[in-house]
Amino acid sequence: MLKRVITYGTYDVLHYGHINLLKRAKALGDYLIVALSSDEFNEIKNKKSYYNYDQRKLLLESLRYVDLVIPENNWEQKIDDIKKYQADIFVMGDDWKGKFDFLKDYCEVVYLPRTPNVSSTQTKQYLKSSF
Ligand code: C2G
Repeated sequence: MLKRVITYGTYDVLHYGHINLLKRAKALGDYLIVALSSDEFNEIKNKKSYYNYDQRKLLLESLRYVDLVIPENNWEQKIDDIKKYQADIFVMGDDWKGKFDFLKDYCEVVYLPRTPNVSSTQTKQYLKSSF
């Protein structure tokens, strides 16, 4: 039986921490859906992404671990997404540990350890300081 995994995020300035997460998420099932934060939702999250939605989507769709990219437009869509896409497992990095336990009524919830010492913010800061 096809096991579907879903995860959410901004995925700006794609780095190996993101890849580690997506790789492990995919390994939990057969099909990985990434709900990618829209530019408008990033504003709600107070995140300014360097790459816009289409650019971030293109990068994710090029990855072998990702089967489908859908837009994340708000905080409230997760339950509907899980039903609509028949997700069996919801995965997030453990910086979100506990925050999405309410989804346990609809699917398995897995928090994976974050990859240390890498972040989009850190990368942007480094690039700013090196020119
Ligand atoms: N991540 C990780 N290790 C890092 C950086 C990020 O494992 N060094 C994981 C995060 O835990 C998350 C995913 O990579 O699961 C995407 O990270 P972000 O783009 O920062 O996601 P975020 O802005 O936290 O969006 O509705 C949920 C939100 O959209 C989550």
